[in-house]
Amino acid sequence: SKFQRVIVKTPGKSYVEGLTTSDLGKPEYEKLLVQHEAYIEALQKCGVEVTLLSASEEFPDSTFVEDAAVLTADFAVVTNPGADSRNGEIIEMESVLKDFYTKFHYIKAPGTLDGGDILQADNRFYIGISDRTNEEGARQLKEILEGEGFEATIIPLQKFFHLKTGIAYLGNNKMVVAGEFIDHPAFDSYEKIVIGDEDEYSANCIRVNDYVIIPQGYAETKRKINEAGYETIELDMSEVQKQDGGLSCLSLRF
Ligand code: CIR
Repeated sequence: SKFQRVIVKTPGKSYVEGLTTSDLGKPEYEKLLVQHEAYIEALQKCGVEVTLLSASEEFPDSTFVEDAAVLTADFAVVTNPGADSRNGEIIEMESVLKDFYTKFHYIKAPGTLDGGDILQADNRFYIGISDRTNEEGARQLKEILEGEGFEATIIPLQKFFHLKTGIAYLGNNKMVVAGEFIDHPAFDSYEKIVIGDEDEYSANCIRVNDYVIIPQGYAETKRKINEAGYETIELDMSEVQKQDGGLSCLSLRF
């Protein structure tokens, strides 16, 4: 099944004051805007229709739209983001999603959940427990998904920030894995594309229809994904990485 649409959101100037654990320095806003535009163009090349939301200065991290929702073909789950400064992002996202969905589910306090902790692989979802997604949030999502006929596996994270920081599903039973997921038994049934520690950032890549979008500067990752049979698009992600973000975080794909 192909993705038809994506939601993205222009970063505001406040982006540079957003949350981060990285020591890569302060992002350059103008450079970020160029990278964000290139991201949108890459998605258009993948054949999706882009809904672009305008910047919200009051939410510095809101360009990371992936965290506010979990989407399937038939229904939307509005999350309850685990960082206080980000929680209000769901208000705009829910109203935007009303244009595309009639069926909604919600993660409710005391459950917290960030979309970055959720990975779909065909009929199964993996739900990471992280600093942002707690056990109760994971349990609620599992119940919602099972009620909708999906399978769901909860994965407590050891080191990764979000689940999808270290894993991506390419389709055709192929799973890109890094760090703690390389030998994780939950992913043993997949054909693994193993990413070395020095290339770990590139494990957060996205398959969008006929392409896999990967961060620029990871020749080994590009080679492995091309060998697996996919065409790649490379994007400079430097200013996104500085705020702990990756390729998946910048869009909701459905
Ligand atoms: C945050 O700390 O929430 C943002 N600076 C980065 C969020 C990245 N989102 C994601 O991995 N899905």
